[in-house]
Amino acid sequence: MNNILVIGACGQLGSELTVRLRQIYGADHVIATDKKESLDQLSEGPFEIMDVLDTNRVKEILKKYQITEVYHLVALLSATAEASPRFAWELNMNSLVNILDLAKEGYFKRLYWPSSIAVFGPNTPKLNTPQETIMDPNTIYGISKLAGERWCDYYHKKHDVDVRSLRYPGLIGYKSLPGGGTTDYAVDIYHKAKAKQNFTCFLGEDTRLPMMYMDDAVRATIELMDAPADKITVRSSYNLAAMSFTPKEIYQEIVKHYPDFKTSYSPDFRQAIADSWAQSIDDSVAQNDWGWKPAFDLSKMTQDILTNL
Ligand code: AKB
Repeated sequence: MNNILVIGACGQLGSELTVRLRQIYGADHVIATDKKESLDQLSEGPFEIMDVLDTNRVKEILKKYQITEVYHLVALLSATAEASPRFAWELNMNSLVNILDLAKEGYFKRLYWPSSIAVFGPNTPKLNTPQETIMDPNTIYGISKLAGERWCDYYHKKHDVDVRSLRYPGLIGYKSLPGGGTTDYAVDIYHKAKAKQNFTCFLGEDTRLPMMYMDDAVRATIELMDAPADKITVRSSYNLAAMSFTPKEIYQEIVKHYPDFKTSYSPDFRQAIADSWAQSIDDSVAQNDWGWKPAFDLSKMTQDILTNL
């Protein structure tokens, strides 16, 4: 039986992934951890306060629950990381390398670590960005994700660590709020529409970015972790895609449901970050290796969010 540790369980992805893992493996087999207090939706199973940079505490939890699989989700995202580059580097990088070392030392068997479209940069082909391509990220978050991918690949090749990773597009969910990302406008806009308030977007109306509904992101993560090891040909991180849209296009979709909804545009420093990223992603390697297929497009996601929010 798998005993799973989720590090960063109170975050945007962690909170939804933990709930899904508990449905699959049983609440007692999925240990949620975070630096901050737990959330209501995590109250079904074990929760421990844990700072991922405190290696002794991480070891203690790994031993206490006889953990076999770790989802290490902690990171400072793109916009926040620009405000504290040194801390972002320390958190994003040291935490990963510490966890990779624990995997190498045999504390657990399999590791999941998220990468991002932020690994791409101004010289990356913007349309249908291939799995293997120019990567010249110019944000500290992107630099840390690209370096992290190389560490993962290195630990797999050199130490046979079973580490798996996805380059997430912007993740959109309604159950939890994101913090500090460049794609987060696409979450906020639904909350404003539902609250019958006007929305001011921090990106220009034609800024196209790859995005994914949280249901698809959670399913992709679990499908990757469930795939037989011999199907995993990429140990840095897989390109992953579902949809791409602009702020204007998401507005046009929401306005079909809320005809009085109004949006204006006031681009800030996040515009330059968005402009440096890819606009659409070729995820054919993930499709071929472990059968990835998204279920949600912009219209289906909008319908689902506005019904349930
Ligand atoms: C961000 O905007 O920083 C994240 C990401 C694309 O990784 N959502």
